[in-house]
Amino acid sequence: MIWNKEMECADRETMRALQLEKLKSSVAYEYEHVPYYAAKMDEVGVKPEDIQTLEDISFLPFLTKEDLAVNYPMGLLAAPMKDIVRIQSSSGTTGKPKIMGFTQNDLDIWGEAVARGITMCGIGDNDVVHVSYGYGLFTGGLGAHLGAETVGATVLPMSTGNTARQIMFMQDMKSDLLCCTPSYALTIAEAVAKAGIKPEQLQLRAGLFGAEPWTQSMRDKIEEGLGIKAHDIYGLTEITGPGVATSCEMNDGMHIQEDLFYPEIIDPDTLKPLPDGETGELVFTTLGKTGTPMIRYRTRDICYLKRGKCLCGRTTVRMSRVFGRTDDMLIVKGVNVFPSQFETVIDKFEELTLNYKIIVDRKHNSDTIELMVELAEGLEFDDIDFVENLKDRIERTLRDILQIGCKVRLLNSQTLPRSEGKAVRVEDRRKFE
Ligand code: DLL
Repeated sequence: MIWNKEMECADRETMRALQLEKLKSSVAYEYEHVPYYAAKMDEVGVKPEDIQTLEDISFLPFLTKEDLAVNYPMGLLAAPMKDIVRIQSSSGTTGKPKIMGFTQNDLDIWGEAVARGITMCGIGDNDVVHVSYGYGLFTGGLGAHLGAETVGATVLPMSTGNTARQIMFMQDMKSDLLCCTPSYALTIAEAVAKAGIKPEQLQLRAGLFGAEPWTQSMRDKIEEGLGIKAHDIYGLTEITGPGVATSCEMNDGMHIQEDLFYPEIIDPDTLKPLPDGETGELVFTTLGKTGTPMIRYRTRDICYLKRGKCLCGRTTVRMSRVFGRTDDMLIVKGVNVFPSQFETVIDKFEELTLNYKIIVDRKHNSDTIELMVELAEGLEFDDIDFVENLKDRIERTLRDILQIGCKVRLLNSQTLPRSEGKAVRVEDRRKFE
């Protein structure tokens, strides 16, 4: 099942020719309609007509989160307000919210992108799409909703929370596709098991999970707990929201909708483009958006690109899963630490669940880092020897991977709060001193 064969299965030459044509017009449009970006281009002496090949994109200046902050709320808007039919926003980790304006043309592009992703899940107009991403300024709920409507499916606009009601609707309305964050999917799977419901009693066939990084072992747990095939969906508000890329049934990277969003990978230090297969920062240029188009927007997400025809038949370039964000990195005792490294360690211990929290603090002028993690259901907490031995083994493994000492605090299962949206894994108390 392929939504748009012409675009998703195009040969490389056709795709490149289309991208170049769209890139030229997008740069000309931006230059004409966004004075801030035109000034940036003038500063480096590049004119729209200098873009003659796809590689010439590297002449163009980047846009960053900081550029959005400077232009808050809508300084990068390229269309008159009368043409803006929707505002979406994301808070980001620091500073001002990022506010993006969508024209009807932009909503059509977004709907097309998400529809392609939903189709990759084997879902069509006979199916019920259960949307448990949050609705509102966050793009998850309304983005999945728009894609499901574009496919012609029946949409259940559940939004997040009230997990018991989610499960009741899932059973009674025979939901086929669940859309939510992977951490909320785990929460739902846990509640399904607790309610004594077997996965085969649900009609669910697939899940479309994204908005936060997740691992293969989280995928395995969700697939087993809900009896579904899990798909990864990637996107960001600045570029459109969910649907920029989605994984197909082969689970071998996410197909980027590259006729709509042009990807590059750069070295975040030198800002030079990196070849396929090398890990670096993902950069996107929107091809055809008119509300808040973006040229060479630095996502801060770390991944690599992979070209070549997929076994599913699609030829679009694929991105690996996101390993983390350049701004996710914690510096603890001078050492760079990524939250995903903790998940890699937790994955190795079947005595643990994937519910964890990292606490960074500063005591007596020295940084401390502690991992709070839950024991798997049914494990005896009062077996002191077992708990101490497990704690030692986790601490040793963490030291090997992180190169710094980290305290581990084991908790009873069901102690940490469950996620309903994007999971918050890190609490850095050093900022509040
Ligand atoms: O999270 C859009 C979205 C909603 C994507 C629902 C998928 C599903 P923002 O709130 O602007 O938009 O956050 C974007 O989330 O730069 C990544 O760091 C992270 N992210 C999004 N999808 C994935 C994913 C939405 N599949 C930021 N894997 C991005 C890992 C993801 N990280």
